[in-house]
Amino acid sequence: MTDIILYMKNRDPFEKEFHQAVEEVFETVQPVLERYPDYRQAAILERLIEPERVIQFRVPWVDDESQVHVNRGYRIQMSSVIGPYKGGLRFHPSVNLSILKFLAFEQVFKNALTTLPMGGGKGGSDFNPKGRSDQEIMRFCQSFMMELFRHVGPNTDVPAGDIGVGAREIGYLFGMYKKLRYEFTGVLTGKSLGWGGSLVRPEATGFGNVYFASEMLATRGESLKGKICLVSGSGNVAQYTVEKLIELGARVVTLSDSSGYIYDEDGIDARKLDFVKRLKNERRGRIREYADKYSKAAYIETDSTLDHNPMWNYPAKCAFPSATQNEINDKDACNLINRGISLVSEGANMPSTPEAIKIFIDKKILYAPGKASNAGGVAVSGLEMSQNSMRISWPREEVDNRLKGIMKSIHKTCLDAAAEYGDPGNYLVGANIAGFVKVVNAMIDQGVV
Ligand code: NDP
Ligand code: 2IT
Repeated sequence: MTDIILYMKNRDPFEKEFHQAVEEVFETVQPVLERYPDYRQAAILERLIEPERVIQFRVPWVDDESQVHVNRGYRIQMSSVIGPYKGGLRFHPSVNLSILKFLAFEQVFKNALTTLPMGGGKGGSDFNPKGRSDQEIMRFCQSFMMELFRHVGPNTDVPAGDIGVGAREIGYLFGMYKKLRYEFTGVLTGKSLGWGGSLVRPEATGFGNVYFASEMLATRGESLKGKICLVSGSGNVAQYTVEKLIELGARVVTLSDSSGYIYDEDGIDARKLDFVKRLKNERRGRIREYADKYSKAAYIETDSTLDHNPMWNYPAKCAFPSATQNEINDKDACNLINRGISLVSEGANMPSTPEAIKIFIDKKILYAPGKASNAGGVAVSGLEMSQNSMRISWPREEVDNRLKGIMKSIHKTCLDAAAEYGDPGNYLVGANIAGFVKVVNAMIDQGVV
């Protein structure tokens, strides 16, 4: 085991996020490797850490002042063993090969857990959408798709949204794909409702995470009703996490963006959430404005000199990190525990550092890794693909019921796998083992390819 980790680190020494994601999975699947020695014989681990394909390309575009910019575009086609590559596109200045490889690696196991036939991929660009006009966003998306279109398709690779990519960007990307390919087909998910999108796709990641959290609480005879919750981020995942938490009677007291966070002791109600949606999705403003509008709420600016994030240091029972990777470190985890947290359900991908995860597991709180708890988004993307193939659209209730069923099934799968391998109640172990076994069995069936 250490051999393969060392090999990976020596080969690509600067890909620290990728190393983090791989180490977490490979450490937890150790008992599977011991039970099935032929997995090692088939060089399964070596194959899993090598993407089937990495595409990197130039994305030139012209801003509103006629200045030419060049960004880097990527698509990591990690594994197609269970279905066409599937996973989001991220537009954020921090995007690099390491971050996209970690996301693609996680996606392979997450998609396997959904029970739907989807392989794993991820892509994006180091383009920074902040402060850019709609016209600039459109030109960027068009240029990005002018290269990406060669590598994707409804039976090959089906991208979707992630940080910085929502309905607006999917629209521009789809328009260019359709023009270049001369066909209307379900090449992207997260499309708008009027032209092939699925009901409940915008809500799916946040709703799915809350469904998963409810399942976890039910194992201890509890529910979300009346529980104080911390939510980070204020984008797609955070907004619909808050919406479902409000519906189930929880009290959400925080939201954030990269500039800072708000703390509203009275709780964010449906009216205040509506303000956040308009602020973030239409005006594309900052979360600071929440505290200007609701004067009883506090706004605290991000202080990067601190060794912890004060947002995770309020009394609360549940936390739903929904912004980005490594947003909860060991200090934050200790603060959460000291303030009475009993559940952490990850909306973001890999938001907790390995040290933080260890603290959650040692303290035996209900901890759900993102590849299980945030799988609702890609699951409904899978349902969007099915609806597109059949040229029909299911009603809201049908999609929502399927989403609930999938989250319930992932929850059970995690618990069953954890128990089978001697670590009952450990969702990290359960998710990694169940995803891994499904992917690896498919790889063995399909031979050395
Ligand atoms: P959005 O772009 O809609 O929102 C992202 C939010 O996180 C914003 O509030 C943003 O603040 C904040 N954020 C982003 N980067 C940072 C950073 N480096 N530090 C602090 N805050 C940051 O993205 P999503 O809501 O779609 O995605 C959020 C997380 O959920 C990501 O980890 C994503 O991979 C994951 N996810 C998303 C799914 C989906 O369906 N969209 C599905 C499964 C997981 P700011 O506006 O300042 O940038
Ligand atoms: O991380 C994720 O699962 C996503 N960004 C959603 C991917 C998708 O294809 O819907």
